[in-house]
Amino acid sequence: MVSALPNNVLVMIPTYNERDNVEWIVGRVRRAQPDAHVLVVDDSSPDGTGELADALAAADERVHVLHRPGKQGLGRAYIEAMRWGIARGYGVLVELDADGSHQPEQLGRLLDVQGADLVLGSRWIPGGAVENWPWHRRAISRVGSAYARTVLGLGVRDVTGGYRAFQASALEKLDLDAVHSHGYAFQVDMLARAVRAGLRVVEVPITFVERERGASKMSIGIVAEAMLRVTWWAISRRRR
Ligand SMILES: Nc1nc2c(ncn2[C@@H]2O[C@H](COP(=O)(O)OP(=O)(O)OP(=O)(O)O)[C@@H](O)[C@H]2O)c(=O)[nH]1
Ligand SMILES: [Mg+2]
Repeated sequence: MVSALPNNVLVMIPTYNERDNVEWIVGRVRRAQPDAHVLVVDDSSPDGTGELADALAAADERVHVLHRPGKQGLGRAYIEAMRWGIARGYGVLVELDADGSHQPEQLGRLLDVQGADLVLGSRWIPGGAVENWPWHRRAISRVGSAYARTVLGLGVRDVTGGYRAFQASALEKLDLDAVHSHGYAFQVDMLARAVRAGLRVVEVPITFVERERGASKMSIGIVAEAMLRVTWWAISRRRR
């Protein structure tokens, strides 16, 4: 992203019970992009992730922590992190999971794209890949992406991916107060808003690696939320 100075990048990492991952992932980001700042957004994880993140922040001025009062979903955590980053003047805001699925060593691929408002790390374009996913996870992701892409007219292969870099200036054009979705639906929601706002969206290939430690927060409820919301948005779009 041409307008972003390296020290102008904020990598947002939402955490819920990621005690075994938080130090590892923050360290990988700091090594891969030494000038970037990191913001851990913890929803009062009972396993003490927030306290571990505080210790990292105390030892490193480029690491920051936001504590939220309870588990309110990925979407709420990211919206608060985005507001925090915009208020402090960061130029690029990056979404990255704590579980190692998004490799910080590949962040340069997203940041190197010139002239985009939103860069998506994509599993489902040539060069993209998924490691260690059983067939049913691949199927859910591919079918879900194909469905949302088609009914919402998005023109993007990886609709639910959560490895993304937003220009802060582009995020400011979106009405973040109006975003109420949580899990995968949040990623579809933000992408659809970006496309409708005429933002320039570019996909770059990434290799997504299934988490090795800690428990997934993916649930049938999160998949159902995404399917229902996408269907509702598609109906509303037709009516308009
Ligand atoms: N702050 C916050 N973080 C969350 C919440 N739910 C999930 N996360 C974090 O969001 C990231 C993605 O969640 P995962 O559990 O890995 O879910 P997923 O990547 O969709 O599913 P898997 O592929 O099975 O891991 C992880 O860093 C989680 O700790 C939440 O309610 N609040
Ligand atoms: Mg994950």
